Amino acid sequence: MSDRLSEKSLPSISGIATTPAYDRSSVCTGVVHLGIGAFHRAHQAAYFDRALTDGDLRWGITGVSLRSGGVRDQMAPQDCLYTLLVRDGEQQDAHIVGAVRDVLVAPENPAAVVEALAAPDVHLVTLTVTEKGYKLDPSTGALMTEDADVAADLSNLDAPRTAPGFLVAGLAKRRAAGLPPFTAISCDNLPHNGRRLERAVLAIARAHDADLARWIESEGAFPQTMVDRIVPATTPDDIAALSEMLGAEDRAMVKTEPFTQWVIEDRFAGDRPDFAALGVQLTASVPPWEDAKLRMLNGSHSGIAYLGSLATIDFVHQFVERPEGKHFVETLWDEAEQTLSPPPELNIAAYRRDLMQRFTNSALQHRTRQIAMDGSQKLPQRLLAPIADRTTKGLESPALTLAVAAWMRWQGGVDDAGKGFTVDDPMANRTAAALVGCATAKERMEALLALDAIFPASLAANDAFRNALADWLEILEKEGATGALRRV
Ligand code: CS2
Repeated sequence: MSDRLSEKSLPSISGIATTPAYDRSSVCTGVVHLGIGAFHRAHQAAYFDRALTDGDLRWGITGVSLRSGGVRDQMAPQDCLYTLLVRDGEQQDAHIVGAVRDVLVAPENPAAVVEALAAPDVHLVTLTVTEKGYKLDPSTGALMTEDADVAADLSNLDAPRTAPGFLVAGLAKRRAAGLPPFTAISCDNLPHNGRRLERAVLAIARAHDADLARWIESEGAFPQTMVDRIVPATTPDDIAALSEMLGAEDRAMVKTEPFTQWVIEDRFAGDRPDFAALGVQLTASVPPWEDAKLRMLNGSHSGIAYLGSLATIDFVHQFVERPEGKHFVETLWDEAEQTLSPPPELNIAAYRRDLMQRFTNSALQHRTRQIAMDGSQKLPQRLLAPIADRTTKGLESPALTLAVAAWMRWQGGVDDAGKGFTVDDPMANRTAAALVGCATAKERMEALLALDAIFPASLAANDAFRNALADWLEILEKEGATGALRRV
């Protein structure tokens, strides 16, 4: 059994992996990150690590877990070091990231998180709290005031419970101390993520102090972003193989692909690193980038997730290796592409080619079931928005609609091999309740379509869409996902 990765083990592994080229003890904490999961460690933290490597030592990170102590328990014994393992086919490249300085666990000590957010050196707060962490209605984007944690934060912020609640408490403390606000950068795959975060923050701030809300609105900044990097969940086998390679065990490692992209709206409340020098694209308008990514990459991902998982295809690369799987993805892209107004720098044909290449990366072992999580929060921006756009133009959307039907079938909790599974989704109880007593595919489709937190009323009322959805659900139930894919 090897020792844990730590500052002490760095000299012995420096020939095998690249190690921090800066003096970690001189690094300041300029970033607080909420939701320190694998995606943050493989994406934003890698950019801040680059800033440190380039000599700007202001951008160390305090990571915050909003739910459990799991990541802290992985990272604290390793001096918060972890390996970024970039895999592409047979190639792999290991880099030890030193940017994270500390990990806090919000439920254990909410005051420490507020303290961190109010520190004078902190200028940026980044978030990857997943779609559901914003506590916004997925269909309308309104704050879910009936949610118990939101209700708690609306009445008292002594011990915040939600990500927006923490931001408000941190901003209030900064204002009281005469400090400027931080720039809050949402890095989740939500449409208009910055505006949505701002809306949630202002709603909570207004419930406490109208002046604070006005100050946040005028002095704060919530830029929109588009983030992209495929980061499959780490497995025990990945950890074992890396331990073997490094001669030190790293329980906080993340594995990812070579590709990485971060587009940020050029709107900041104060200091930030030289983002452009780090490879970040700064732009006045993020939505065209965001729509392209959400509808092409994420939309096809969700289709692959439900159809693949139903057909018991474990990994994304296996799905696109099948001719009918690849054809489905290409057809979905044809449909989604027609709804986009891509920025001039984005060549969609090249983007599609690269995307297919990324999906075929077998070294990633990206599980279809991982992507199937939280579908209720993902469907509106990935699949329903392009379908709605096409519907208003009188266009049909067979592949996009099949993906929605596959999500509906997934809510039944049984795959095409007859094996039961737990639907991992904050709305799983509601979808299960909606399906009780439904006897036919059409009834099941109608029951789920009536969930207005997911389906916009105008789309749900469209007969052509309803009929196509009912037909696909019936085919999925009778012929399975593989049968349905052959009909696209
Ligand atoms: C995926 C994303 O799990 C999912 O929902 O679609 O995590 C996807 O891998 C990333 O957005 C890629 O940038």
